[in-house]
Amino acid sequence: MGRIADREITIGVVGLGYVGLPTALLFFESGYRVIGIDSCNSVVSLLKEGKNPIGDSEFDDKIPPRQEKNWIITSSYSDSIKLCDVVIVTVPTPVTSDKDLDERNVLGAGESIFQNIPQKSGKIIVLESTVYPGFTRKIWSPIVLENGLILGEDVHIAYCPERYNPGDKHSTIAKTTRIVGSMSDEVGEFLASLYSSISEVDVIHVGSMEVAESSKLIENVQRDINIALVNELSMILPSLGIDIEEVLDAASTKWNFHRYFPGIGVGGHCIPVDPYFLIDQANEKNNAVQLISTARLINDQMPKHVSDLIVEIMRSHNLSFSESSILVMGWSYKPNIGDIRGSPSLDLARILSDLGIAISVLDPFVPKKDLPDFVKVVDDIDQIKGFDMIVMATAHDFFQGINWGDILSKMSNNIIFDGRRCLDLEELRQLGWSVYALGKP
Ligand code: SAJ
Repeated sequence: MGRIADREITIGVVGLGYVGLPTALLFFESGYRVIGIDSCNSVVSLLKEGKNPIGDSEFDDKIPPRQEKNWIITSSYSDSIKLCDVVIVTVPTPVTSDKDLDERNVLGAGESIFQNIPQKSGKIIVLESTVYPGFTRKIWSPIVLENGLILGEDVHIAYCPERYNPGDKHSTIAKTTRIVGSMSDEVGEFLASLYSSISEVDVIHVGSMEVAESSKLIENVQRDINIALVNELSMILPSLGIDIEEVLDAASTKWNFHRYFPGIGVGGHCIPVDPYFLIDQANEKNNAVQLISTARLINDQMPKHVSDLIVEIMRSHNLSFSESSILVMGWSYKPNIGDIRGSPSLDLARILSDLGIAISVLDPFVPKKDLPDFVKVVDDIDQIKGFDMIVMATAHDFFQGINWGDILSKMSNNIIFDGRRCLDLEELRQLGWSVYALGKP
């Protein structure tokens, strides 16, 4: 532990993306020698020039202007791994088209790392990417063996899930409690101390890698299930003549009620993806997976459900699809960021467009190049005119301050559908809008 206090540890970080780069910078700023390794030449060259290769502008002025003793950027594993005491791996673990975990990045990083580890070196290799229980051991142990290394002697492996939210200014890496899973208490406690040295909050050794891998997964599975519950309630309660938002307001007065929000769907690269890692593993062991799978089905069908509601509204206003136009407000998968991965706005827009309805999109966070060809782009609030309906798809704070009265004056019809329950529906109604909302009778 003295080496940690004296910052005598060299940290390698493999994968300098939304999680890896902030992690590397945190260790560097804390006084460690950091070697950043990335296989993408453009990432390496930008960082070598002191430029930020990721889209989060928060790091624009945090990149060291040039390489120095404690800040080395490279794409070469052979030149770097031997210099590191601990190597943290933060490569993407996407899901394949048939919802399996794509192992290639972790496999490739492991092969490049372990072939450059000398015997008796005692280096520690930590995986942070989101995986399924047993993955780290299953994928990396054979590679360690193939390289003539003894796991637990020549090299140690461990798992420390990333809980950091890229772009989140509040729960930053340093402010997010971490857990560590390892194959020995000694390594687990060492890593807990190491991560503690860059954290403002606890870092807990929770036992095996499998416990830590499972914890990360169920954290997101639980979120998906909770969102599915409110989405299902958003279909049930209106049929009983009850507005879900009034019920959630009431239920939230109970101390242990955790509020979630109904929406047009669940996007991103975590919540809609991680449950499939667990479902896959459970199915392999012939476990019946009901709740987790059903929650995924409910959330995945929300864009279709919302499009059915919109079609019903258009019919009630005698609007013909081929002569109608809808403005979708919000394209990114969650508020106040420009990340469109898995965004349900795309699914909803495509269903409506396939019915012959003209779809336009306004999202101040999403560049035009990230929008599909079948939609028209509205660059600014001032350009909103001639639409029959507005659909609120992402609850950007930006939309809270707009002048809905002014917008109404430029609409062809006065219909608005709040798909994220983020608008003041009574204010809109008083302005003259025909107001509809998910979960509202
Ligand atoms: N969503 C709802 N209703 C809700 C909450 C979210 O429909 O009540 C939708 C969002 O609109 C979005 C999707 O679900 O489309 C995912 O939203 P999210 O807030 O869960 O954001 P993510 O996908 O960025 O999840 C990440 C996760 N963080 C990590 O894995 C490190 C998750 O564990 C966090 O809880 C979440 O951020 C967060 O709280 O910001």
